[in-house]
Amino acid sequence: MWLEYEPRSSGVNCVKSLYLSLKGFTKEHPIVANALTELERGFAGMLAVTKENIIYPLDEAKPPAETLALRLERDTEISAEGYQLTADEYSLSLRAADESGLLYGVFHILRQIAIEKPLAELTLMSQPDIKLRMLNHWDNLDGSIERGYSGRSFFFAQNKVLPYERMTDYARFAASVGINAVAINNVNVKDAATRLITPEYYSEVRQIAAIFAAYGIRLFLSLNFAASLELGGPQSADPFAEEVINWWQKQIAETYAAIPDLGGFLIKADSEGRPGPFTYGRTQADGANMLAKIVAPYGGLIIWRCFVYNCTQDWRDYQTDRARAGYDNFITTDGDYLDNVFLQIKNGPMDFQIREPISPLLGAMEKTNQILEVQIAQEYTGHQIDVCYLVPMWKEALDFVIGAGNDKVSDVVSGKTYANRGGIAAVANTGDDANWTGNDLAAANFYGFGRLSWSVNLTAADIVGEWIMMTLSRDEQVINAVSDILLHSRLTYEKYTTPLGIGWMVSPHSHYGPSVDGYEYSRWGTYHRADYLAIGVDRTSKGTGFSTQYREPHASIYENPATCPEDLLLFFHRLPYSYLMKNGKTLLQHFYDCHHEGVKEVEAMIAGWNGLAGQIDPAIHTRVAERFARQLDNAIEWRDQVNTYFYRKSGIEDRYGK
Ligand code: GCW
Repeated sequence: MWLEYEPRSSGVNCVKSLYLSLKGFTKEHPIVANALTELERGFAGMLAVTKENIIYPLDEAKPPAETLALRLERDTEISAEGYQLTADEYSLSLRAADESGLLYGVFHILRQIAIEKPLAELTLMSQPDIKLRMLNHWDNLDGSIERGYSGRSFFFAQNKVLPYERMTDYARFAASVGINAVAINNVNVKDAATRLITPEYYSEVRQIAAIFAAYGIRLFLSLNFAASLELGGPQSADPFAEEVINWWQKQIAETYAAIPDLGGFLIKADSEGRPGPFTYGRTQADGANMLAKIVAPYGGLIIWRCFVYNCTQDWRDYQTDRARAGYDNFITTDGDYLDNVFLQIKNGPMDFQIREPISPLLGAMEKTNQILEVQIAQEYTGHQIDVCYLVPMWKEALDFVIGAGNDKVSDVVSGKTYANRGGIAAVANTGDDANWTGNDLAAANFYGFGRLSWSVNLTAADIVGEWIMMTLSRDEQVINAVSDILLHSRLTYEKYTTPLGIGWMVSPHSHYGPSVDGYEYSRWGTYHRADYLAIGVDRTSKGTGFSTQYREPHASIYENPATCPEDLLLFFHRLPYSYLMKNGKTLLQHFYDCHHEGVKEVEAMIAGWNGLAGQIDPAIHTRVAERFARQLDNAIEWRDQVNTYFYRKSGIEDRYGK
């Protein structure tokens, strides 16, 4: 990842020894111990300051030349997890109120060295914009990963917990970008995973919790809402049934006694076949509160996902609109949740497509804690074969102004609006592949998620530049070329797959590669409804009414094709192929052209990457080049299948005869 600590030019930071002092913290605290080890590693690797040249405690006399005096000090005035750095010519002070803040500050110093910037510039105060910064792993206990594209799980195999080394490395790099909560098992909790809360796994789960805690990360488990039925308890999961409540009380008490550090539980209920309160005629709030009340005495949180929709729709049914489901299922429950319940809402109303509007549920519930959920794993965005840098998409979600006021989604999830609490969560893209993320460039998404969650105002370009400098090179040509590739990659992917917000058209199940009608006659509610004249679903007030779920001015803007942002045109509207776009082209010609441009852009990315041969680690260069070759095949397949499909359907020639 980005913690390899290869030698850095000593020009900017010519430090030969390090004087370290620690005040108000103890070396023995696990987080402090990890912070100090990290300093040792970083200084040894990047600046060749070996362990013998690190001296504690700091001798108050002025240290000799080329020595950095680093003072680590507790300061209770600083906010939780935050830190303050003050630099002068030969000394640096890092102050924090808590151990996590100290660790984050240490990573900041190491980042500064890694990107070859002077330590003397480090005078700043930093605190996280979003308090809960979480990763969700969709790892199954058999070792498979749902929507995983980087090998197998490094948490589980064959229903056992794996050795801890890799989890420790993982905790290190997750903490280095500010992650402070991790759920390790798939939200689809089945089979052995249901038993993670039982004695069968206590000692291992406790160990993972301890490894994470030593990096300031709280462990969460995904929970099976119907666990009582599977673990020999009552044959019901009705949240109002006394026997069910009693069973959970006993179960949770036992789990917390064994794993006191547990942050809480993540729950996918009433969704895609998972059990939930609807089965018993109860609301989502009834289900969430039953568990929340039980975990509250232990300081636990209940993170409840809002991905609740009818996945057994009849494609002939034009009334039901999956896009509406999240809002319809939850909006009436605003104000019903206990304080330790957080609703976790996907960025878009459908499901992690390359372009969707921001979910209207985000920010709509004024009395409820909300977490924005995004997907780092590239399920619909190229499986980490295709390059698709997602930070710009997440920024769009965070920057979205939810209504006529100035409140953005980032204000809601950072708890600035409505005086509620919030967070951000992402489905992780890591596995046991040696490089962690399959495509080396996909690591930029992990890095970017963490950095953006800490500082929502960082730009995608800033974050990408940092990542390149930390991993590939400090050479300006490399930085520019790789930035160019990453920053345009999402638009490119969109062009050769499903532009204008139409989405889907993917191969069923795998979700890689084109299949225009793959889900058209299925139960999943993801239809494009193309015929020989027109394409799209009318989601305006005249259609399914989805656009009316937005606050103004969005509702009116989306309602009308003339004002609807063009990249969302086919999300909101059903339009004839002859519809005239702002660029003067017909909708269909635009669609054809996008696909050709997309492929051309992939070719350009490849040329850009090839130009870097010899300038970056050859192993990385070769691995990424191999992925690019597969991306080009994929892009060509998308272009040709989609364009042929619409040519056949409409009978309308491409203007250029392609
Ligand atoms: O889109 C779907 C994915 C499922 C996933 C689900 C979810 C974990 O295809 O694999 O299940 O989203 O978010 O719950």
